[in-house]
Amino acid sequence: MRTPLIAGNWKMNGSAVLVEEFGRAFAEARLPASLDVVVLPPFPYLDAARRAFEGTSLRLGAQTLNPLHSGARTGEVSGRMLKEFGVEYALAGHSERRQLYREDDEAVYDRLLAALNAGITPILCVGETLEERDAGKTLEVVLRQVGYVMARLEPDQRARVVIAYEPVWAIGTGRTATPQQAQEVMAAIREYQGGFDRDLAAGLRLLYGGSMNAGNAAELLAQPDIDGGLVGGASLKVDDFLAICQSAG
Ligand code: G2H
Repeated sequence: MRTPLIAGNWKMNGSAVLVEEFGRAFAEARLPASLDVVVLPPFPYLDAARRAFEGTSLRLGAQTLNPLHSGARTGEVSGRMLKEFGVEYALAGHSERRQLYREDDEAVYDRLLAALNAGITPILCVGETLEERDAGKTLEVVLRQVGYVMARLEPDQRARVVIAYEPVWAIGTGRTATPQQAQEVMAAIREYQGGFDRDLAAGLRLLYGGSMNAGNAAELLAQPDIDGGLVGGASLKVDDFLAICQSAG
């Protein structure tokens, strides 16, 4: 009942050439019938990606957005602008934004709400650090991050949110959470959402992120509460990304 979703977060990587390569590869790719695939390139490539991905199954995403519509916010981009370029998904709360740009739960909520208000599907990223996991605080941290945002939304807004569980210690490190570790946390997120609304929890799309690759994707995606992946490094190689998409069928 939940359509799988594979999202490729290019971070500050990629090129105009890579955009074209993805467009060509996905125009010919045979993908599972029920699958959403999103690529999140850096802002300057959005327009080229929109053209290159036309007629393919690839949808466009943004890695962040500013909470405001417009104004004196040098260097920032609003949801309204992203929407104009065909963006359908946006990340909020990626751990790199939380850590390097000091975005706290409130800043994450503001961005996620801006995405919803612009008609963009937000992907709320949550996850614990290694210290927090070692201290036995994984669920406390993750459910706080989820709860801070979800408790402030209206029911119809909650139903539009996708959540990505990305243990910080697994991001870009090559150290993937075991399928069991990921499943345990993601089941807890779904159960927590069930406290708001059981139907909403049953329909909530949960992605795993953190060194997902062509070799480990199938096993992760086979877990009952994992509905897709947020892929970083492996989304920069078209063959690897295609293989991950194919294993989501
Ligand atoms: C986690 C992930 C994508 P990677 O940040 O968001 O990156 O797959 O490189 O760990």
